[in-house]
Amino acid sequence: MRIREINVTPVAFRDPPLLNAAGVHEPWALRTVVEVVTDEGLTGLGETYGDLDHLVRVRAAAEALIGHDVYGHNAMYATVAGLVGADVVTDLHGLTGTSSRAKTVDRIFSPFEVACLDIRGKAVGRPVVDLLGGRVRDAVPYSAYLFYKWAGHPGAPEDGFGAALDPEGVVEQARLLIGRYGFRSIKLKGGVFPPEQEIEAIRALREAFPEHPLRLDPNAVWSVETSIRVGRELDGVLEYLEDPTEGIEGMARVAAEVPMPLATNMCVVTPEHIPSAVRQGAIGVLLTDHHYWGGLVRSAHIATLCETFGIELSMHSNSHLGISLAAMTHLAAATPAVTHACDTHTPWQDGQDVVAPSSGGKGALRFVDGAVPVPDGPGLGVELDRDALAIMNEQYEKCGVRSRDDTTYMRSVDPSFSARRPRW
Ligand code: GKR
Ligand code: MG
Repeated sequence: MRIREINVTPVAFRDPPLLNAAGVHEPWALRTVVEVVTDEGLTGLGETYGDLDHLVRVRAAAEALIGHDVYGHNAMYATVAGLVGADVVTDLHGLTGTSSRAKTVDRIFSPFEVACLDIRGKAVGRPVVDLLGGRVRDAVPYSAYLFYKWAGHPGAPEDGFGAALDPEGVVEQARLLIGRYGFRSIKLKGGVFPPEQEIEAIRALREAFPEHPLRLDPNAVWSVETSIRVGRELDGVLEYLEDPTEGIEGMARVAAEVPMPLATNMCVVTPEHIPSAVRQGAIGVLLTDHHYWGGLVRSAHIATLCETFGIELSMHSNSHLGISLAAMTHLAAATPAVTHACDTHTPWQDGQDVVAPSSGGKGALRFVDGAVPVPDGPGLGVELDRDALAIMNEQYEKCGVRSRDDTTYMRSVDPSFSARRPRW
């Protein structure tokens, strides 16, 4: 079965002013939807980043992959690698670690691999989870992903989520997300306020939710010394501490001194980082992400490798839509080593999606007690909503955002803001 056509569509959807170490989310988040069509008329979906430098290369890869066999992932990967050459695509926000050639190839290849798995599942009438080895769980638990945030974008009306700028606001936000989705673990995006304030927020969450595992992720904005101090202060409170400081060496120094495991989606972001992270004992948990780990099959291989070295697995997320949520859910459902609730930005989409709701009106993807039941339909089990795609593409054309740039947006509000690391 060969690829006859690939449609690449950039989309934009509304995003609340979520604060992080790099600045603040702009009013529009970008993604790219990839639709692969075969000579037999089957279609498959993939979703990836929307930043222009990435989009240009995804478009070039789409052209180069025409004629490929949908089962020939190695050949497709080689074609993408050849196309990328020595090129390195970087992110402006820097929240997913350093960029490299290997990561660039993996990022570009990923949506095509997912779309081909969707097609292969449809061809045999089986869900993608079955192509990845079969389910080890029927539903994938996700965490309530809390952000400090403003009540609304500057100059715009307040959004429906409210402000969260202190421990009370953070607890309120947790109540809202847990009330709506039933999440059973909680992650707070930190790196926004001095660590003492974020420790206070974590303590307030612990009091309000005594049973929920808690994580804190300041995106490497602390020094080694600060990280050790915070880690020790939060002894017995955190399930894991995510990327307190920059780099494998710094993380290893912190890991040796704090009681809880360290997790990362910043210092180990390509296979070439694994040997030195293992040698130095830098991490206890890897937040895998098929969007930059080369798709679902490669991510599953990395998961097995991690298991060998006693590294546990969770899943990282950026702002995303339902195709990504479906792909993440199939992968996590087929990966025994994913033992921590995965991250998702889904609540912040507030119902906007390119995925069509299913006939029951509940959507192919829904949260039950904080977990997404694995879609049963063939392939990814989700359908493209073409009207929604057209609207979101029009939003992309009009919104003016072409690359995610949290820092410049923050500086337009607070010119003194600096995204330097470490900051505390
Ligand atoms: O959406 O602001 C955000 C997050 O900070 C995201 O960009 C990070 O990559 O969620 C991510 C993380 O866990 O570091
Ligand atoms: Mg993180």
